[in-house]
Amino acid sequence: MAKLTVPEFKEQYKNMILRLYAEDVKDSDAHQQYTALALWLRDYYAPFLKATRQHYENDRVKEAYYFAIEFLPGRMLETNMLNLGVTDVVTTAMMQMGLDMDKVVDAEPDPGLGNGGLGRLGSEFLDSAAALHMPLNGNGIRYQYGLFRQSFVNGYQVEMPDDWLRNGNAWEVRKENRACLVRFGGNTWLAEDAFGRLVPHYENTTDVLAVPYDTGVVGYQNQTVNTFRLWSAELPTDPAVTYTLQQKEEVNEITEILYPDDSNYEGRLLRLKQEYFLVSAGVQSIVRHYRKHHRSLNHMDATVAIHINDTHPAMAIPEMMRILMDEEFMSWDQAWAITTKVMSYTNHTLLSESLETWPQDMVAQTVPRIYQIIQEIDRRFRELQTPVYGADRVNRCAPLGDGTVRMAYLAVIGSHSVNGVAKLHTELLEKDVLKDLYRIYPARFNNKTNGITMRRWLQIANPALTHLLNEKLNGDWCHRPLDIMGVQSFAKDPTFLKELQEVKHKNKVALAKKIRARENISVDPEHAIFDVQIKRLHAYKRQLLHALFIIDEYQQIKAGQPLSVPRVHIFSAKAAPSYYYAKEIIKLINEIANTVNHDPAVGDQLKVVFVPNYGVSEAEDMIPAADVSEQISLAGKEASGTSNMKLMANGAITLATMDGANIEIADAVGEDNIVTFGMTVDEVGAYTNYSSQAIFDSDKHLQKVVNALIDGTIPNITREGRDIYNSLLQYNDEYFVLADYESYVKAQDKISTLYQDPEKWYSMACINIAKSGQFSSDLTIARYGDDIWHLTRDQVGVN
Ligand code: CRA
Repeated sequence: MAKLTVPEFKEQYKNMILRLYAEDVKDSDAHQQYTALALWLRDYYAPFLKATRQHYENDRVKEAYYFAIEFLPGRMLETNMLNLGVTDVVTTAMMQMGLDMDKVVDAEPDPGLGNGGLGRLGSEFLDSAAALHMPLNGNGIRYQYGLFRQSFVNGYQVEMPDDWLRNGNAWEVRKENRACLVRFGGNTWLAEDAFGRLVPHYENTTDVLAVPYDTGVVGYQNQTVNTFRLWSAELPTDPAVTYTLQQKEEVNEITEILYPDDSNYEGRLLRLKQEYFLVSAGVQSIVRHYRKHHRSLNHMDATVAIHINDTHPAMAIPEMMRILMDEEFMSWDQAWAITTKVMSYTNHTLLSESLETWPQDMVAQTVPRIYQIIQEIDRRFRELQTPVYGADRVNRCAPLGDGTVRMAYLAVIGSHSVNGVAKLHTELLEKDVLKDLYRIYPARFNNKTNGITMRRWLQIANPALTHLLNEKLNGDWCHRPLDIMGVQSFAKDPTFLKELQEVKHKNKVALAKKIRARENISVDPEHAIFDVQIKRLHAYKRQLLHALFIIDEYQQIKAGQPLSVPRVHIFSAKAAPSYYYAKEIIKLINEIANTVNHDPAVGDQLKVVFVPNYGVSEAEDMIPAADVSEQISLAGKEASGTSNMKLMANGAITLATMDGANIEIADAVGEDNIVTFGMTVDEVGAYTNYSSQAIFDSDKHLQKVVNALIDGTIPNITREGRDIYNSLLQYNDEYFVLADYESYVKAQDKISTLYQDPEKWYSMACINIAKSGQFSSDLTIARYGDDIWHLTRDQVGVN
């Protein structure tokens, strides 16, 4: 393809604006400019999308489908420009036309189709797979409203609907010709057909039309464009049927809104419908596509892999069985052999409250045929395994138990691979959460530590650091993430360390400017440590530990002892609307901010900023400017974490407990380049007689800090302060905040000491950047492709 020139682009872009809006570029607004550019990019990659599809089909390439109820793609304009290699031409042309590229970028809505790490991981995997020319497709739900927009009123979280589709979505293509019917409810029974085959009959079902919307996933400068498919629920178009208003609402509701709960399993009927809607539409469309090129489904596993991302899409297993048996007339054994070879499953959590279980009668009523098949999976599992492993163990881990469908067990039993998302997490799955099934199927279990895409977190979010790395490493690291290791040789080079410091400074200045403009808070990028904790708000992640430390610093300043280094504590987090305690923590932090930021005795020594509406775009602003990355969950609770990797790649120093992927980060950078603290998993496990009261009673300093929750030191938290105080003392501090407090304070002191020696600090930052390459999602997804799905791909540059 001939290289695009600036005049050519300008010509085409002006035409696009004319065609779309019948206007001149100079009269268009930012949203129109954005839409025109997105549509221009879509046209630009359309031939690649077509060629990629044709290659997969004509060459019978094995394709994997990543089923997930959440995705967080982030804005796509800049990544698509980068991946298509047109950033320079486009930005130059836009500038020449007098357009403000920052405004154009900001006009794109950031699709919030997920809650947190799990959803973002799915999108990073799609990006990486395309970069490796790996046939991986996304399959999810096109929620009309994404995760709520968060703002604060009097320090309280307020949730507003996220109407992200209001101005249309330039990237998607509606494919009504690929729609499928998904059946809910009614009655079902088996009866012989004219050939003597047992086939299911249905009556009184509610049928829903699943319409796919496809978006291209552009590979990094390699002409691969994969497909990310989101399904929307609509009324079937049968002219013979008329629907009541209520029926219309029931159907539309299915894909109307994302459940805003991540760590708590949400057991509502509508959520169950969403799950079945996603898997039924997804599996049907895969089978239909496969059918176009194959006479039978007997060897489907040779060219199709379906990945179940957490348990939400686990009904893909009985759905596949249904299609193979009821529609393809396979025997159970034949269908089961294919299904288990096609399916694989990732577990993302260790928290018991997020392990999904559905009441059996709810499943039986909502998806009766699927329930029958789950019953049969359960019956056969018990029959086969009880003689070998005994009734007790088998009862404990069968798909049906306690009147519920246990989704994680169903997922393990119906898949050939089960993985955790960090070494410790996989170990704990094997030893604890899934131990009975591990005993039965040890070979299925494997670890795939999460990863991140350097394209978004370095190349897009941190151009200054990217520029520096390119200078030192000739840009190869963009294709071969492990090559970032090369900067390690500059870890003792004072000139380089100065340059690195300048990069960080520049990013801190940029963030300070945004904080000033948006939150009306002045922070000092010159002297202060930017100490960042950005992630969902959850008690196990212990934002409270960080908040108590700020109170401690505040009290120190008020007692006349200045901080050795000024601090800016930056939080960003959404709390599930129904998670009362998490919302109280938000209020607490906002009131601490209010008190500290307005106290003249404090000045620039201490600032607290709670950035509202945390999402991918907000993370892109904050991560490049972070000095300290707070990863302080109670050991054994965070499956992996991924902001830890993003922050490290941007040269932040991790302040960490030995939890999730923090352990692997510590291994990679070495103990001199990370600051760790707190109890280990084994210590937490061995702590059988924990008494938070005893710790409190024996520590005067801690008493003063904790009492600030109830003694008026922080105003306006009468109720919240008391509740949080009680959670720590009366309810014995479930997440061991007080037990780890002293060790956390020491770790924070160490941070302050290290920061005062810039050469030491930036040398640590340099090592962190250097070692971040191993956490590239390019490498992670290559492992999924090799070990689990058996896909072909380009080499990830590993020399
Ligand atoms: N909340 C884990 O808690 C992990 C991500 C991605 C989570 C994180 O530690 O990094 O998944 N789990 O693997 C989850 O959503 C339902 O479980 C998360 O995002």
